[in-house]
Amino acid sequence: MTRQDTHWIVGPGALGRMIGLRLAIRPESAISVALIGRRRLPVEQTLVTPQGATLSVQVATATLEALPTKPPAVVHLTTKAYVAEAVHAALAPHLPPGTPLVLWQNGFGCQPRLSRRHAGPVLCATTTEGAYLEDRVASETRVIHAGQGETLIGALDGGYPALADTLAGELATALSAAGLSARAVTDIRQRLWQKLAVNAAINPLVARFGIRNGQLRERPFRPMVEAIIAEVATILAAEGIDPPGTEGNVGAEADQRQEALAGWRNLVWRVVEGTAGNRASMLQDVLAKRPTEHEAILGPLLAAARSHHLEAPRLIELANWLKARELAVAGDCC
Ligand code: KPL
Repeated sequence: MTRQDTHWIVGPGALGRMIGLRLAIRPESAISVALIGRRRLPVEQTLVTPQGATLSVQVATATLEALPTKPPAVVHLTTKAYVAEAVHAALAPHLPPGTPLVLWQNGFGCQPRLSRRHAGPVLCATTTEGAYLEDRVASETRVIHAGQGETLIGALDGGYPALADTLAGELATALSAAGLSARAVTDIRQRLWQKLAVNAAINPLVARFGIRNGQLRERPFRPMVEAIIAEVATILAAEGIDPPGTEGNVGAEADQRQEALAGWRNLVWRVVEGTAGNRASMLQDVLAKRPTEHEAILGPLLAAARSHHLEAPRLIELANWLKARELAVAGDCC
């Protein structure tokens, strides 16, 4: 990545803005950044670090209707999963062929489709960095980088394997230099499904019952989480997705299944513990009467369950509740 490189951050919500400002903020940064949203953001932006420091940075800003004239070196699509494909469709005609695209969405919905559709190398990123925007007025100019995490970057089976691998390494280096610990990985499909599993076990339940993540540890929610983990573990075993740390285990099939279930339980309860005070993103969406990412998170699991002829009554019930709630919100507003 060279001095003239411009990274477009398309969909500068909390995560996208934090990534963009981090990339732009270093005085010796080789990267310039343009934040591109539905409305134009102020060029003076502030990032509050996890340590509480307030850093000011100037970035270019633009809208999808009036894009910067200089073509980007890389486009980061940081929208919610449910608008990613529509935004890509609006953007794609304005991008020179071969422009690299980085997908930062949750779930496993748009990533395989956009990896096939985009005319250039496509990388997927999954991150445990935490960022949020404050109230409406401050959110125009200020993003809070709440918690440091890790970002993994890699390509699904796209049309440009060698280029995508090189880019994943370069991007991981650039993000790490900007203070976001990042690594290029060769198994991003596994990694995306692992994050999806965690989101599927936590997000729909906390959204349905209006609780913080930590309350899942208590009755009556704990057995609900366990039942969902069991459904998710069965579906993912059929899809060939292992929990982190158990990849490639060998042994009797029943032992492997038990071990995988223990791995998923371990992972989910660790995240619940680590985010006990959080209002998960899906709960925030429900409270703000926004659409949720249920299609991207539960959709691929239910599709996999159907294709392997597996039952998933609890996941289906939660998906139906989320769909019904979305229709009710749409009915209220129009
Ligand atoms: O990723 C999350 C989210 O809120 O979407 C979890 C891990 C559930 C933390 O809140």
